[in-house]
Amino acid sequence: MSSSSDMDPLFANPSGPDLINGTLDDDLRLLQSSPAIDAGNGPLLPEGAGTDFLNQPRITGIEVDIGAIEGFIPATFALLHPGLDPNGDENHNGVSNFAEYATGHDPRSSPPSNLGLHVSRDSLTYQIRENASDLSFRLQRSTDLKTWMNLAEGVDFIKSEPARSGGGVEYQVLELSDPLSTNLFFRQVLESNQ
Ligand SMILES: [Ca+2]
Ligand SMILES: [Ca+2]
Ligand SMILES: [Ca+2]
Repeated sequence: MSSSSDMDPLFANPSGPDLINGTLDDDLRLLQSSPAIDAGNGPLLPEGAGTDFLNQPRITGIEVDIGAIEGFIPATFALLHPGLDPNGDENHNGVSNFAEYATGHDPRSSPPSNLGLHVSRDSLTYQIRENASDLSFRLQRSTDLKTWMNLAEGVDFIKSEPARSGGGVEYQVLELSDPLSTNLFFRQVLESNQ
């Protein structure tokens, strides 16, 4: 049905609690950012295939998905990285597994140490995992690295362009309102809300 066969389809839990593929406890729902989403070919569906494996509509979004179940569920740390400790540091770079997950990186690889956060004279760029249901995220500023204030839209910044998204990650550029008034430091706070 498609040629993307060597990519990880990102099933929610392909082997299930019994750790065996192909048994009834498998969870073959797709995770958000799965390459299988909308990657099928509707016209090739058999006649009368109006529903998926769960008796839900066979085509949602812009195209049929590859696999038995249409649609996707939001990624969470536990679903994407089963067995990994969110507070651990699998790649020993001083950044927690959860912070790397939250910014759309793989905690087992070597993400950039700034996790995609860039500050220039008048703008701030960051990236964040899209629609993660277990993630609470805010940006903060400080003049002394002791007291931190949350950035407020319309006060500290405006969004001059909509976020770009790709592969389950959102990329946002913020235009800073008053960039030269003082020495400013920025940080992102990435917390699990589970
Ligand atoms: Ca199983
Ligand atoms: Ca679809
Ligand atoms: Ca790390």
